[in-house]
Amino acid sequence: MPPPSDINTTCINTIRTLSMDAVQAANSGHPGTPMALAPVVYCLWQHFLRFDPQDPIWPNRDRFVLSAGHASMLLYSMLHLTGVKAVSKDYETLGELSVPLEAIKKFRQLDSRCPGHPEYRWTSGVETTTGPLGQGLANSVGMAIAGRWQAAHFNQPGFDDLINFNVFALCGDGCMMEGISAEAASLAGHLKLANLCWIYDNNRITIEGHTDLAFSDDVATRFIGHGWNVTRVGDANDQQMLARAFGTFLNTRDRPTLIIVDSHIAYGAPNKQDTSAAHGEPLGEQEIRLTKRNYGWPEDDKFIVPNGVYEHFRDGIGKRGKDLRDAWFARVKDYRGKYPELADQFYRLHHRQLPEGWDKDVPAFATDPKGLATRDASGKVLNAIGKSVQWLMGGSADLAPSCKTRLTFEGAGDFFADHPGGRNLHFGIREHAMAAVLNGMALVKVRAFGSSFLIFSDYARPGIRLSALMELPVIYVFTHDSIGVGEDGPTHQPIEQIASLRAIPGLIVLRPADANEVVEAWKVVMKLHHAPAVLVLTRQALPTIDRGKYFSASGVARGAYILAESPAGKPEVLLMATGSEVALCLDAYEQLKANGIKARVVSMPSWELFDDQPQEYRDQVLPPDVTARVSVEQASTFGWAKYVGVAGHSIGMRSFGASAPLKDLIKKFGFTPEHVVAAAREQIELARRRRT
Ligand SMILES: Cc1ncc(C[n+]2csc(CCOP(=O)(O)OP(=O)(O)O)c2C)c(N)n1
Ligand SMILES: [Mg+2]
Repeated sequence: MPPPSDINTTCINTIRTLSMDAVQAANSGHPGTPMALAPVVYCLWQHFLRFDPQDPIWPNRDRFVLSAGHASMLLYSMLHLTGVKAVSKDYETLGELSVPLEAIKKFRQLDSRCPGHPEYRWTSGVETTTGPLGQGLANSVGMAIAGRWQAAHFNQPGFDDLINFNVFALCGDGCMMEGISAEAASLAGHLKLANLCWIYDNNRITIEGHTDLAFSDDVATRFIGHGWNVTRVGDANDQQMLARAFGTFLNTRDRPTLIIVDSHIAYGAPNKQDTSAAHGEPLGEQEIRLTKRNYGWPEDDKFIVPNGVYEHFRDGIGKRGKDLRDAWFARVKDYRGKYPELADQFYRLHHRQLPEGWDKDVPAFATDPKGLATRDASGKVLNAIGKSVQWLMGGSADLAPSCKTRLTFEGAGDFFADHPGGRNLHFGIREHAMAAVLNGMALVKVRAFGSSFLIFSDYARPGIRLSALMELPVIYVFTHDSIGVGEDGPTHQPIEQIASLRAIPGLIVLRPADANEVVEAWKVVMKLHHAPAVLVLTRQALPTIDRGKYFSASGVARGAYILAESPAGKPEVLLMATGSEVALCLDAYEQLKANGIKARVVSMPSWELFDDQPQEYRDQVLPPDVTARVSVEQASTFGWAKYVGVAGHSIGMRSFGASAPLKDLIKKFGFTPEHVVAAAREQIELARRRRT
């Protein structure tokens, strides 16, 4: 028999064996890395992390991000053993455990709080959804940025450490290989985010085998190049070295820290240690027995938490976290007395509420046949809102001057390493990281926006998808939204991007038709609590529609609305469009009207909002018995069949664009009033034939 182990080792082996048992019970999952990293996470949580399991949403808590999301059992074991409490969707701490042992026993099963990969808003204590490798790392950069900003904004004389949380992210070889980690590390180094610590599990194993197959970076040199402090722990089991490394991080005030930890995947498994076989499949009953024997564990028992383990965590992280948290709330009480306005802001920020009168400066735009680009209108609205909503912050992947997303009012400022109170961020040309950084910022509850050209939404897409999956109210502003880009040509002309964004569940896509629809779109977006939104905006000017003649833009809130009604009685044909093509439909409508044809124009800025309306409203806007229908959108026609029906006609893009002045492209691709009129007439004729 091995000698009886000390309580630290017992706790570590509990994390390991819970992970092994859960993966075995599920007959799927990733046991090796939780086994290897149990001592790393134990050291961090038990001795350093300022986290109160009783109140896992305490605003100034340290954040822990498991970027290697496949090692989810590592996190679930910690949430269970430290007794993290569940929190409701209304931010109330509930009495029950976030992860009871029963949930671990049902790892990866339907409705278990322990899904395959950690999911934010599903399991309390999970700070972000991870699984797509590298995303968590970039999230952690966003959290650290938001932390620095909150400190600069809220900390005041006498309260200079009110906000001072740190962000830890744990990653593996996979995260390091993904390009997003380089983008995120580069940005973090540039911004000198000293509140950020990444722990790199250098086990040199991925799914296909040894990293020699595909990865020979000198990671330390790479990060030194990014401006990070780099330190090493040669043995993941060495608690003293780990503690020293975390101490180094805490003492490093001028840059982020990377801790490279050498570990052995499936540590202690006699036949599977250091093999890729331990990455993504259960160890097997026999190997589990042998491993437990190695640990000095009862070989045949499962899901064991030995005496003293819960108590040990309670006396360590539990006590430290609670003391810190209680002291913090006591200080917030004083803060509220001294700085009531800031305290009110802080409260609203954390509850995703808007300040009173947040939209009071939002402009209204007068009718103007020449009009302005929707990106320009958006820039004005964003600035009007940004003045009131002090925690609205963001920037662009180097395209703010084009996307009109710069906050220009007095005091907006830039977010720099030595001035982290500014609200204009410069993401650099790093769209992938930008989206994930925005998610991290939103997780720390600032209202975050980012911008680029619509075509490059493709580069940001993995993060956008996770905004939607996490139900985060991130705002994406994508301009240069069609072949309207003109001379830049097909590389810069989005075609399938709008359709692909509409395909993401829970993402609200809005393509406003004129300046006043932009106003309404921003109002919709600002009121979203738990959904991300994409604003799709033009580079070229669009007429500001005469709202005396046509209907009000307030219909934007319902996703689609009747903009121009047929002159008398039921319409013969429905013309539907979004964005720049709405004015085109109005032109066609007037021509049809002059010829005695009854058309209706429906502006459809957001399919998602429209689809959520009651059937009655949808039928009112698009009467089911009017089957003569034409849609017009300078984008892939993919998806429009849902509204035009099988018999309807969609004018859109079925090829890539071309490099030419817009006026020539419009002719080449058929976005002319004459073409819309012809399609409408044909639709009416076809519908007539169907009836007879
Ligand atoms: C973006 C992305 N690509 C691929 C995968 C599939 N995948 C999950 S884990 C993994 C290997 C990761 O290796 P490493 O990070 O070294 O983790 P370890 O095996 O050491 O735990 C891969 C390819 C993924 N989750 N995300
Ligand atoms: Mg690895």
